[in-house]
Amino acid sequence: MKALIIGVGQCGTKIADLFSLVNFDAVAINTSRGDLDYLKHIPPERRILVGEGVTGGKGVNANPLLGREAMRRDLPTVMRKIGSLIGYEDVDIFFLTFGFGGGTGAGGTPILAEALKDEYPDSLVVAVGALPLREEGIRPTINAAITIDKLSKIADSIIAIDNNKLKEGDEDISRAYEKINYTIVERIASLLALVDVPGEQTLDASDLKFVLKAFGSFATVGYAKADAGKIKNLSRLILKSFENEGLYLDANIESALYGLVAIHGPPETMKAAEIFEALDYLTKRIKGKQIFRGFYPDPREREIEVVTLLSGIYDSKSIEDIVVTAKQYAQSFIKAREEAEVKQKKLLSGLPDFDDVYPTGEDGMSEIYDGPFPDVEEATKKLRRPKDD
Ligand SMILES: Nc1nc2c(ncn2[C@@H]2O[C@H](COP(=O)(O)OP(=O)(O)OP(=O)(O)O)[C@@H](O)[C@H]2O)c(=O)[nH]1
Ligand SMILES: [Mg+2]
Repeated sequence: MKALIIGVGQCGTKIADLFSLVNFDAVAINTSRGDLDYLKHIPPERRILVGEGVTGGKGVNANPLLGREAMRRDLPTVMRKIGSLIGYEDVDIFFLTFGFGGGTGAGGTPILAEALKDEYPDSLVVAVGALPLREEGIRPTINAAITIDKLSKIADSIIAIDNNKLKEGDEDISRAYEKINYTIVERIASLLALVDVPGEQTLDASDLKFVLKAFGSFATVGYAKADAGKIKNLSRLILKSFENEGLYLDANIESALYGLVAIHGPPETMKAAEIFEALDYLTKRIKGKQIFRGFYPDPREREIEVVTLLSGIYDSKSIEDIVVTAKQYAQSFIKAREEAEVKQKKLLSGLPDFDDVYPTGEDGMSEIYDGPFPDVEEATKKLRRPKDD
């Protein structure tokens, strides 16, 4: 399976950089030259600075409208670069990584997604975005709501990662982000690594594409891991990967259309009865009643790992909180503006234009300058040279 990871903005390029570390093909796009320079693993020729004419290479300061404009202006360069990287190969899925709350990623990702869908109609475009922390305030929430709206009309699926769910305790923010990014990459990379691996019951690119082709709805990746020596019942571990604390997103899994489960571990732990017990239960629970499955017995492994993908989700508290908060803010903003307009009108009504307070015309001027008016015509005549006449 061929996947291309494209990071947009700071959050997105940091995540793409980690994908590059684990040998995925990755590209970084940003409006900030400094942030591009800061990356460690994506080679310099795969880093693209956009919108320099708009931002001077300094980012867009959480303004998605500018992020959109920056991507739009340099879209031909970006598409050319992507085209030259792909060559004649078919890309199964473009994964676009970004932060929903900023400007470059939130504004630029939908523009790029649309261009990729136009140019590569057989490839999937999957947006992988981090939702802002509640502590960040209203602006990132609004940016996220705008971008959710745009991407849901363009992308095949949106894998939304709720930073609030993955942040633990009160650790400092950059450390928290680092850990979250690592978790995102670990899960998605494990899943992708298990696609198209030869074996008895495995997953192929078409299974993954089927699950992710979900008309711009949300998807989430679940994960559970245990020491093979300690596992009592694999069924329990599989169920755990579907539980809310194992998922990236607060979501009602019953609203999911499709599921996909990949299990990787030592052969003696993979007991068919335990696996089917869990999968039958989950198949009944999700709306679409379809779960794709792949089993990967590996005698060298000492841990058992379950990666789960749920797609077609439309019922998610993480998303709803953002959209509802942004809507409420928009309504109260419009109301406050209307109130201010009414108040201003009321305050200013009855105020004359005071034209009569200030002098106008010749009479008026004479009140200020009380000498004789100069004869301008006469004065200019004197100044003219003879040949002008
Ligand atoms: N998971 C995760 N989220 C991040 C990270 N950095 C920023 N974010 C989130 O992403 C949002 C900010 O996005 P950035 O990527 O910093 O912004 P940008 O796209 O570079 O846009 P501008 O800086 O406005 O030009 C914030 O709301 C954060 O919640 C990160 O490393 N990991
Ligand atoms: Mg930035």
